[in-house]
Amino acid sequence: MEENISRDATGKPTRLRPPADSPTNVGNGGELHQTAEADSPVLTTNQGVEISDDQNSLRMGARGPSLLEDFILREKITHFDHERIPERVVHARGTGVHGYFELEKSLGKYTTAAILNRVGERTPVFARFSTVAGGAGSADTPRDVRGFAVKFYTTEGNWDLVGNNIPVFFIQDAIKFPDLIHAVKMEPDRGFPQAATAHDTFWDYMSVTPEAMHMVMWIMSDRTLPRSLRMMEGFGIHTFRFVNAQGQSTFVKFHWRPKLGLQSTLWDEAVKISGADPDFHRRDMFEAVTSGHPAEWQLAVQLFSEEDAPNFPFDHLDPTKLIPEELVPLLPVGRMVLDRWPDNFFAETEQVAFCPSHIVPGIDFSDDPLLQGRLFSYLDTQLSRLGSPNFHQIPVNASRCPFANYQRDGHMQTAQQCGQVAYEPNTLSAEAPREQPSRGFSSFRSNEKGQKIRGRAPSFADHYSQARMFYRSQSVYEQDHIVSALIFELSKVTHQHIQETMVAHLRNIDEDLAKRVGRHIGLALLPKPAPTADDIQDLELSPALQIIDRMKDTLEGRVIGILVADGSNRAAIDGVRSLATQAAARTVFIGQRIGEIKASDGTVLKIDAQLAGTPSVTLDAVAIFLAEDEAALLCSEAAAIDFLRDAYAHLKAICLDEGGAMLLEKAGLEQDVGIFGNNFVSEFIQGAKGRYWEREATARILP
Ligand code: HDE
Repeated sequence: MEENISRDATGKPTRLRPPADSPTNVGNGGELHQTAEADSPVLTTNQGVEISDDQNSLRMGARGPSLLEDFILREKITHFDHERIPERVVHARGTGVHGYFELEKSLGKYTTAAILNRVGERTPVFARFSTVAGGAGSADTPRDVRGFAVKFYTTEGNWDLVGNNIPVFFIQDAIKFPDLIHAVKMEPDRGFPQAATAHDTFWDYMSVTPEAMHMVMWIMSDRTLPRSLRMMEGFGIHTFRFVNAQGQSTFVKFHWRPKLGLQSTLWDEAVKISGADPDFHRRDMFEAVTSGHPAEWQLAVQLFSEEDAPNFPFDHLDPTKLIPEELVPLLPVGRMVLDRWPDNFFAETEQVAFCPSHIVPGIDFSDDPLLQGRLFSYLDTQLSRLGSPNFHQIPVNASRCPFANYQRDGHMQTAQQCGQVAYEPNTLSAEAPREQPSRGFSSFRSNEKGQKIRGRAPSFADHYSQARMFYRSQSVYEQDHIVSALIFELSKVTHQHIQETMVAHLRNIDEDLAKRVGRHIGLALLPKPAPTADDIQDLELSPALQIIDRMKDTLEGRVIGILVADGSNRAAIDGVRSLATQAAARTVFIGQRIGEIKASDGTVLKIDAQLAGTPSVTLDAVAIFLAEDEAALLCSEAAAIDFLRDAYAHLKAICLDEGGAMLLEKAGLEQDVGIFGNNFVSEFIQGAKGRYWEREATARILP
């Protein structure tokens, strides 16, 4: 039978290919039936009743009305009608992967949490990466924050670290979150735009929310355009606490650092990827994980004491602030390896329920007012989304350690709870679960005092210093991108007073930034700087906040496209392929037609992808090797010219032989340091690791 089985990318059998003597048969009306063989599973109803015919409903006569009696039809359709559950109100679009966390350095001095004490121990995890604003069916690459949520199935219960790929947030208090999200989502009267911040209501809300200015700098940077989910950082954002065996507390911030380093796309590229492959990030993760290339991050912590905290030039409880690593260095403690694709998207990725309130003994919360609100929100949202207080019984959510209590019943109760006793304290059952005073979770005994007020601490009032620090810490190329992003976004705003207020805020961040943006959105005069509630400080710059600084000298996990046709130079093709493979990159052969080509030496080469469906935005670098006649043909193919033009405009390394050079000329592009002849393949492969930032000035007019 084996030869009849086709397999999916994970190697699992997918379906039987009907052989000549297949049990497939044709019914009276010509419809196909696939009937069970002696050793194959039988199709049944949910009650286990075997189904004889799944292609025809029960009807009165072959051409007559259908009968209400048909319980098989009704069960199937009713289940189908209820297939969808409410998508997440935010972070609806997501990609989940299983894996493990391995501790490399004990934090026993600071925390009793077993997962952070036992060096070498592997704890299973499920991670979900998401965009925030778009619906579940939106594209992967809008300009947006990415969610970075990890569920650790520890031996002491589940610990959910529900973070983002940006270390700060828009607002300082949870009570503002519904307004923030209403402002960014589709405008309610028109139902658009989908997954975009470039519209009136978002910028209206930003313009009257000065505390968001630091986050505005981050979202306008290339951090919101990651090349791959595997190439972005993750942050817990809030300050948390560790608590040790002596009951002492240390403050902690969590960081995830990708093994592959940081890589981003350019805005024009991200826009085009959305059309070419809306599943770009999900596909990239799927292909990596299912082909044996796990995604990996290092977990690092920033530790500081209650005594250190007042010396920082900002309040660490304010989630619009980060702690520069130049101030508190990062301590690497372990690694997360994501190596198993879920069996079923709905069961796992859709039904996984993260809650920041899921913590384990030895880890505790801080008083960050945004975190405090989140502790309520996530449990509440699961009740409405998953529809039952028993959502913790869904396998992806269930703890892997024993759990027992007296909570009972409820929708979709699947646990078989036995015995007479469903309350405590009790005297009737020796097996009943009891409290564990020494090991059980106990909150840090903090000294809280103060008046009951609705108000904000004065230490939260400086909204511009870290925004300035972030902007000025960027390389000039990254600063240009922030300027261009602000121009693009604010050019979509139709109310001039909103544009002016935004530029007024920018003046508090950087005068040159404000001028460049103001000029390009048509403001004849710069508005006065926005009023401030606190002095703006010139903080020490933090180059660690750049992306360019965090790129690794590696091609691992990336893709090189080689455009070929009949007669293409085999030696050049093999040269690129072998050096790319050595550098742990993947190569894709692209042709005008799927099938095979005959290379220059007469050998046959299989084409992986068709040119029009594989624009260069989906690739990290491109090589074009074409015989003269084929090059002449492709000179009149827009997809080929765009392939080259986009690779050039997106600052990618390009390798060309003489045929490729004909396309270069036709595209009206000039030779530069990022364009290599086919005798310089190793230089090309080295160049493919990064981008030719200096080319940007010739590829577009910088604002
Ligand atoms: Fe969330 N957020 N959030 N958020 N959030 C949700 O919970 C919420 C915030 C984050 O892959 C929701 O299960 C409030 C910060 C991620 O399933 C909801 C506030 C950070 C995910 C919710 C915040 C996040 C969510 C929607 C302000 C970074 C996706 C569905 C107090 C540290 C998790 C759900 C996944 C999801 C509420 C702010 C990250 C409605 C009220 C700050 C990664 O409960």
